[in-house]
Amino acid sequence: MTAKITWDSSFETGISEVDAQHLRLVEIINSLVDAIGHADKNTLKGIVEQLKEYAQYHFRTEEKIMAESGYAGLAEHRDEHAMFVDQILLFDLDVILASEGLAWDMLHFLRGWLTNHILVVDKRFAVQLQA
Ligand code: FEA
Repeated sequence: MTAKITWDSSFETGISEVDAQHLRLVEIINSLVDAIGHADKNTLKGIVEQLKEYAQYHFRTEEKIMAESGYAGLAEHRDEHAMFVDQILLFDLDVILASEGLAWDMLHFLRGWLTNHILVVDKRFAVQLQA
């Protein structure tokens, strides 16, 4: 079974800027899947750094949209983003990427968090925004 995320309409929130950014996050995760076990440590590190930066940029975009629309769940949603960022910033990439097994563990964590967050938490906010 592939570890890649297959983008389909279930991921769509209907907010075009958010959907485009989610698609980019999925592409970065999928490029990590391709790279683990094949690329060198520096290449892997570059992809994870890209993911860290893009995720933070994306969270700022979403939080701005939520703030502008007066979304009541903003604080809770922002906390979820902050906890994820705290976790990924704590990753010791030199240790994790030195082991293929640990790299896959990290990938599974990232993939699980991202898909659950988009499909459940982001969609909750998108539905309210469009109500
Ligand atoms: Fe609430 Fe959007 O954030 N997607 N991700 N990850």
